[in-house]
Amino acid sequence: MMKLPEDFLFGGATAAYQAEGATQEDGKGKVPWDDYLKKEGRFSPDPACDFYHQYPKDLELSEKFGINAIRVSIAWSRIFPEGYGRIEPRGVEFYHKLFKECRKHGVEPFVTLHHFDSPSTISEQGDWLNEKNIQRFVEYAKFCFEEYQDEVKYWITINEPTSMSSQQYVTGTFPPGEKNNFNKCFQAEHNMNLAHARVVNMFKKNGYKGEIGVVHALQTVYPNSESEEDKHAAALQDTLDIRCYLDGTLNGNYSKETMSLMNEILDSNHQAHIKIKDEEIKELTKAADQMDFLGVNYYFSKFIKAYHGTSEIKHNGTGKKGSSVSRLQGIGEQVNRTDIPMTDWDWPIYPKGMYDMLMRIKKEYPKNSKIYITENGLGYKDHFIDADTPVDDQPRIDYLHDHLVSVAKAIQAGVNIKGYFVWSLQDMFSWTNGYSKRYGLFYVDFKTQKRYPKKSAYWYQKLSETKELK
Ligand code: BGP
Repeated sequence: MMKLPEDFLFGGATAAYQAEGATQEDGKGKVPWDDYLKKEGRFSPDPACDFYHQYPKDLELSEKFGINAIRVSIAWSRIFPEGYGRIEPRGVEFYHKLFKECRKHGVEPFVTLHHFDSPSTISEQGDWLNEKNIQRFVEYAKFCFEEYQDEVKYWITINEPTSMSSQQYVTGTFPPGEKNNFNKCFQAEHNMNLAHARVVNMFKKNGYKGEIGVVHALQTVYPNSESEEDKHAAALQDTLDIRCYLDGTLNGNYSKETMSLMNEILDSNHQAHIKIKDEEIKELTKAADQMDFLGVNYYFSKFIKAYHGTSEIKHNGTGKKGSSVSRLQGIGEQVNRTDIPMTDWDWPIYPKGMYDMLMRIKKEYPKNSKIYITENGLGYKDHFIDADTPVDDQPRIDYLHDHLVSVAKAIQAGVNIKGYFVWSLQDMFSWTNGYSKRYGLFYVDFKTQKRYPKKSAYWYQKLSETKELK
């Protein structure tokens, strides 16, 4: 039997665009997703799980089920509908009400400033590729720090910059849907590192109360065999997925090896190297020295083999097992392994990858002192029977259990992990998979917006009470 620490936080995670719904309400400004999803015509971000109106219910349930922390994000375009300039008081007020409700229920809010939802004006002006937008992000962050300083202690600058940049410009699964533009992808990566750093440096300079960190998607990338070719392909994939972000935000500089692997990817794709100024590295270093915590999102690992063709991507956004393809020019091919369990969306279930990642951060990024697991969970086709029968989501319980064992082992091995957030608190909308890929501890009937605790909610409640993992 393993035990998690007494002061460990048991959280649930959400994100504004995936949970709130109400995308047209109270003067909210547009985001690129609004038109992108309409054009795709597969699913709508409304009503999501109507968190905009149902949050008191969700926080009541959180308290009842021993969930003492929640990840929420602020929708930038609720506060600044155009991204800068005019402020929308109804948006400002909504988050006051939300944070007060969290406090009322003893649920600690961890607040993300940017979770994939730049306002449309910002995105039309080049999103993270435009330096002006970095300044606008800093101004928006400053507004939030001042406005909510009595209500929020934990701030997160950006959620998963890697998912944002690679899906915007390489796989084309996020708006604007560009493919194979590694130059834009790496430039956006660097610019997001910089935006994060400027916000951290401003937070510390102005002496705001509380703590600040960043959240990264950290899948472990393994070579599919011991061959040198596969090992090199894995190193290239690792560079695209995480190394630039870890170097940029945890070390505050890109190692020679990282730069050389990044440039190799750009050269193989006949694309220009990115622009990095010396002063910017100084800003990154200063932020890395001052950042309070790292948020780790972990869902799966990747197994990569060498690949010498042109890029080919097929996204499994329907839950049809085995339908995904990922072969990237100048990088490698993702192998769908048959010896490792996979979700219906082709995500390998590999808890050891989480342990390996936590140990890698400890070893390779010693400046980082504290970690929260800010997302981990299983996308599953839950089956609702009736209100009196909790949804039987045993595979989710097994998934959460096995990953929490990895967390407990990493703590034993000296990694300072202070809490864990299940993705997700309640069922909600998934960016590229819609409503059938459910993650919640609470089942949501999207028609009535009623919530029903799943078997996993009861399991999590017990864990939060006893801290014991079998
Ligand atoms: C992370 C995001 C979340 C959430 C989760 C599950 O990358 O931070 O916003 O969506 O993944 O992903 P998906 O909904 O694609 O299954």
